[in-house]
Amino acid sequence: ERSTRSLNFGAYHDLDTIYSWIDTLVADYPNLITKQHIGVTYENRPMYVLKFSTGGYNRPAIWIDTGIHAREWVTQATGVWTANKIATDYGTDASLTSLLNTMDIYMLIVANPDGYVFSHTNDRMWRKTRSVNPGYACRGVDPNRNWDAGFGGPGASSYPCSESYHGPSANSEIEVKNVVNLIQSHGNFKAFISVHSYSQLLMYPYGYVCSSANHQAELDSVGRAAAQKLRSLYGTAYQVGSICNIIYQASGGSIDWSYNSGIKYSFAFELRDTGRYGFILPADQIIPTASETWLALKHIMEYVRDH
Ligand code: ING
Ligand code: ZN
Repeated sequence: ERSTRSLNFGAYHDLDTIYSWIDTLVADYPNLITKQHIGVTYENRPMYVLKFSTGGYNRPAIWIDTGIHAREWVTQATGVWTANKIATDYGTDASLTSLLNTMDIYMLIVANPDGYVFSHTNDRMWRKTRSVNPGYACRGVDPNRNWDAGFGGPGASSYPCSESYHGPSANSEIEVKNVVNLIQSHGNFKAFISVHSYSQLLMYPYGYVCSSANHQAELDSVGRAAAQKLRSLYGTAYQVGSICNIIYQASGGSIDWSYNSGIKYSFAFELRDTGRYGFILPADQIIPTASETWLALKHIMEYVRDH
């Protein structure tokens, strides 16, 4: 696909197109956005984080990743739309502007680049990374079972051919390790938001156990208010709850790791839909999905700014 200066946000794009668009965005907003190379993938592709910052030093920050699972294409597309939204609304939207006057936002739009490429070239339903599993023909680890939080416990598979294979050890996937390194070396993240599809859920820890997190009541009320904002745009209904209670038990997930690392406001979204199209969401739903999700993201970010 040819690189374009202005991207069609209502279409799905391949990795090269997203990466070249990232460069045009950074070039267009040099005082707001920088691109950080956080490492390479198993197949040696670069991983890029966009940092939205108006200054200061190591300001309290919000993390947003999309596309940790390759086939969840509406999430990478929502990441692209959201990055553009932040860039264009800064300076005009009073609330976002005040947020960026005290905090930074980091976005990893393609959290699993190798898998994303494979989902375009070979298998539209690919979910995992593309690392080789010695002794097996099946490739890949589920990058949302590979974090150091209840690693290897219930809700993950030890079988390399499983879609939820946890990998040989926590952080074995370099794509996961690159994010862990950035979050730890930064040390000042206040929120960690990971975006999946599909099912229309807004979730908080835990996934590796079904007992309540210490901040369950607060996370639940923030999540409910965010889901209400999301619904106000087109009536899209979300359920809110802990991972284990509203989807299934799942160990080694990113938001359990971030929460246990001290990042209280750890949330995971499952975007549209509830199963009619599932992972193959029609492209005409990208902008509506991103637009409604933005209201929820903004609510969470404003809450974090004010608490
Ligand atoms: N769902 C997530 C999964 O990894 C999830 C649900 C989110 C589990 C956060 C644990 C933590 O299975 C999809 N669709 O991938
Ligand atoms: Zn997912």
